Amino acid sequence: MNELSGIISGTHNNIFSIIDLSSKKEIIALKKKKSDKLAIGDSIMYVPAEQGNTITKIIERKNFIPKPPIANLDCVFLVFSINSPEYSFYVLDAFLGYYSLLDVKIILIFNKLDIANDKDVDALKIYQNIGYETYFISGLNLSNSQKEVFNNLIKNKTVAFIGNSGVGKSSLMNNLFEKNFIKTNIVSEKTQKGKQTTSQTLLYYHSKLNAFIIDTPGYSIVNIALLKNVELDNVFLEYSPYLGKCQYNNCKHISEPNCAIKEALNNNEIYSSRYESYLKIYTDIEKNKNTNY
Ligand SMILES: Nc1nc2c(ncn2[C@@H]2O[C@H](COP(=O)(O)OP(=O)(O)O)[C@@H](O)[C@H]2O)c(=O)[nH]1
Ligand SMILES: [Mg+2]
Ligand SMILES: [Zn+2]
Repeated sequence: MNELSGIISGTHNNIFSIIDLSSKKEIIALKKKKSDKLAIGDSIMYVPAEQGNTITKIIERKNFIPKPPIANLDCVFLVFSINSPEYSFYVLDAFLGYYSLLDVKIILIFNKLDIANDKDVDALKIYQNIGYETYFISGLNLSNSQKEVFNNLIKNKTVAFIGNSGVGKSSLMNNLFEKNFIKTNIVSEKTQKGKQTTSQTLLYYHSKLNAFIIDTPGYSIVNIALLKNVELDNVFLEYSPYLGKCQYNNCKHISEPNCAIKEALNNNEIYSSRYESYLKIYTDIEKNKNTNY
């Protein structure tokens, strides 16, 4: 049996597109076992045949993110616009928390700098102060040095661009790579008559960068409470110097006495917007624990 390697690049019902790893051409395939669950980014083996290609094996995943379902990611570019649509600290913190729990490198992009005011830009600098790798850009007008920085982050990797619709993901990608890099995938051609909206997650191969690049539909919010075993203390990076210093070692930093996090908050060592997000997310998780699905 002549098995070849590929990466899942698109799915629609039970039809898949695959990028063949040696030719880098995109082909259509069906899966052999109905029960196999496949996601964009899955590394697979397939058997080519004139009457149809068949996916025969899924290689063990390095990691998996549930929303959108993507396997084997190295890095996510979380894209927010500073203006139009406006950002919200809570939405930002929910996204950051969600993806930081999934063990994937996060790059934070604040887009539409050209139409942003200084006050908003200053307010968002808290994220680079906390320690996130942060870029303020105008995706419509990237400088060559900015392109170089991004290309170096993407080279030889599998990366996804994630963010609400309208924040400028597609514009950024088409500017960063080449015009119309983000185009219709062959599965969507077959199933949607070539309609060009980012309604699905699609993976593209970039030959110069030897990278797999994933465009995703817009999400307005992600829900950390749906993830299992969330250690919220570790989601808020800036808590780390204070952890273990609260009076109670199971302190939730809500109303306990001698809480190191609350003290840091009162001393302006922790940003109040971040602590407010913490409270909201904590409440969501507690609510979720008491709900039986
Ligand atoms: N002013 C400004 N507008 C932008 C920028 N990037 C994207 N846009 C506009 O924002 C809208 C949404 O962009 P699009 O790339 O489709 O967003 P997506 O839904 O995240 O893929 C379009 O009208 C773009 O022209 C930017 O850097 N500055
Ligand atoms: Mg788009
Ligand atoms: Zn505490």
